[in-house]
Amino acid sequence: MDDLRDKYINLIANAADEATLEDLRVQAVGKKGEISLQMRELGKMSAEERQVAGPKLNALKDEINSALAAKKQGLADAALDERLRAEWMDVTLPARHRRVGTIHPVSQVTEEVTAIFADMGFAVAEGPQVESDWFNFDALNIPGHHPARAEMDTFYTHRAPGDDRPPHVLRTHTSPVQIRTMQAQGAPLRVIAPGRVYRADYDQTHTPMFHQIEGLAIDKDISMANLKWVLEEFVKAFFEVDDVELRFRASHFPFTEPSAEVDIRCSWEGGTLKVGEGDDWLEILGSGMVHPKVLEAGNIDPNEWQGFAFGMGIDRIAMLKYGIPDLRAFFDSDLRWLRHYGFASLDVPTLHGGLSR
Ligand code: 2U9
Repeated sequence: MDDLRDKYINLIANAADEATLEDLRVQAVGKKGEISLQMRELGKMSAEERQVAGPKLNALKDEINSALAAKKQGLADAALDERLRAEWMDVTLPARHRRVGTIHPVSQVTEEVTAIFADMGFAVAEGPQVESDWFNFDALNIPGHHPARAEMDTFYTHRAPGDDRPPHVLRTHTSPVQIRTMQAQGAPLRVIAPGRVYRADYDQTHTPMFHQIEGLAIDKDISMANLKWVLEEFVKAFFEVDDVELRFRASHFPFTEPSAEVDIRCSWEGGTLKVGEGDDWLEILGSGMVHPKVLEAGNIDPNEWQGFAFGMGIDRIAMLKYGIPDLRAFFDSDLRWLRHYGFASLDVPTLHGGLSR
């Protein structure tokens, strides 16, 4: 019995797989297995012999069954460990770049600008592209007779014959979004409004649809100093440079007072733009302190609150940052252009990951 025990315990310990283990089970404790045959011999024994051999055989059968079960579990654990080792993958690795189309520079730059202002506490606000003339003009201190209405080359919608109400317009700027946000949320407030705007104009630097991003911050004791810091931080992050110099030129917009156009120091050596050095100045945005009448239109008390606002063309800053020469090509849907200037679809711009990589 001891030989039998040693033989099977050894064979079980050395079994390489479940099939071998199953063969051993049949050989040892199966119906015609060695131990089963021994058990049949019990009948031929005397009562005394049987009393000794019976329990021993049963114990041996139990021991072999346990050894089989333990080995089976061990093999299963080892197989699982091997699978876990072999099938391991790093889900934090960047995705393989498959050509499933590209991200348009306008989308890329919108994401970049949004990431930068989000870091400074600005939320994104959106609104309709077809606006009432009140939200697009009156609320922004541009009354009916104001030359800015004519200057903006506005697209108007039709009214039914006999309907004397003023027609809706395709928004000429994203500013109505901030008016709506002021009315909905009140002060204090920090938002940016990116989106499509429309003006009837078409040449090398103008398309009838283009993209703007405007910002608005309203709080107590906000001044041009806060505006200057926010814009400096923005320009540094956006152009990915450590130092910039901004130049504020007095200007005029109906919705801000005082108003300033903002230039950045740059050079154009060899035809490529370098920001923060050189003797040239590049105009990139308009800004100012929100006009009291505009705060009132947003139901915010100008005696209690102030704010700064700014606006820039997304398409224009995309052309500058990525050296894209012709604005009109932005909206031609030319696949060769899109492949050349487009961005990898899974590289979402973040400040920690590097905006444009
Ligand atoms: C509210 C109050 C004030 C947004 C502003 C500009 C100056 C500006 C132009 C830049 C180039 C338009 O894209 S562009 O053609 N924008 O110069 N925008 S201040 O002022 C606001 C907006 C909303 C409630």
